[in-house]
Amino acid sequence: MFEASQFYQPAMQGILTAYGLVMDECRIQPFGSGLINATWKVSYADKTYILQRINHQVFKKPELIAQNISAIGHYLDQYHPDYFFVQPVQTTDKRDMVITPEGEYFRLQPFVANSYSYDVVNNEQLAYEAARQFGRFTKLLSGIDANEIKVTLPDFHNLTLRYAQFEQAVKQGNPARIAEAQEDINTIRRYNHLTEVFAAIRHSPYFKVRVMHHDTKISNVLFDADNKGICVIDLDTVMPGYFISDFGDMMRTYLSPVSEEETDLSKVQVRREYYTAIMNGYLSEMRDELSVTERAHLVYAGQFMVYMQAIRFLTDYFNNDIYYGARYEQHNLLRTRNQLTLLESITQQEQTLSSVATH
Ligand code: GN1
Ligand code: MG
Repeated sequence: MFEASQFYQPAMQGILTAYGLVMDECRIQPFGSGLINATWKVSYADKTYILQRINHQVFKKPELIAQNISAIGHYLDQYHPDYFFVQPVQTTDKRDMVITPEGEYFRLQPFVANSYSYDVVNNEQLAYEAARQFGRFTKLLSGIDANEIKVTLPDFHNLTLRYAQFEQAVKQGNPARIAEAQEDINTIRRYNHLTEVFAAIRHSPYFKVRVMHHDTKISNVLFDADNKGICVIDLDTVMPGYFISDFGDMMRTYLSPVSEEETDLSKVQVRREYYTAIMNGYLSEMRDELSVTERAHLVYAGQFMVYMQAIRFLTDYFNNDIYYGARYEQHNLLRTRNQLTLLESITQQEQTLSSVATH
């Protein structure tokens, strides 16, 4: 049964055949809610897999992703064999990816049996566990020289560049959309000091470049039936970076009871107890890794990531939604406002959050 209409059958047939699967005997369903890659769940005989098409407009060199995953897999195998690492399935001729005649990249992974994932964080324990998993991932990989890991998306979390791209879009983007968003532009400019802090971080000897995940939303953690974390998934953006990316993206996606898609902005709030949970979960693994200076930037991490996401959504709105796409006219504008609301909320509570004691 074939339920995915995004591309035509012969391509799918060729891909599955490369992995030794028979398409007519597969059940194929669209899976997950990512904005960039397309994902399917494929069941064949008694096995279940996750099939992904890597968006190569975004990831210009998909083979770097495969190299990173392989390097990390080998490292963990050697030094932390207890870590549950999801190895990619190889094609029958031992390749990590399939490239179709149309130039699309596909990869296959086993679906982890008895694992569960969530799209929203609805209890603190889940936030704690997820944060612990992302902290553990970085900590276990701390023995790898971060420079050996390839940069799969250059400047991905470079706030300075994102801000410059935003200002450029304000000059050259869709004029009607720019006129409509004057207030949002002002708000973003008002928070520009966050960019300066980032510039200082890049020059600071007290901020370490580590192997970071860079996409720490809750759906990228697998849990067991008791809601204990098993491992993290979606390793496309694993590359050298700063801890503020991972810690900040957890604040961005776990603090509020509603996601970036919520259009009722009164629902966008900071749940303080979730901040405590993220912090305790993350520090349970990373406490000894982080410098005193890094520890002093926990709340900044959230501002950094939420601000950057607001900038990216608004830039895309001005550029006619070429990156994120849009399901309705103002989609990226409303996503921007959602993120700016969250940014204001974190900033109002900055003092209180900073004073949360760790244990
Ligand atoms: C994208 O594709 P997805 O949903 O995993 C984006 C993230 C954003 C996120 C916002 C490569 O992630 O940076 O935070 O959308 N990934 C890329 O939903 O741009
Ligand atoms: Mg992702």
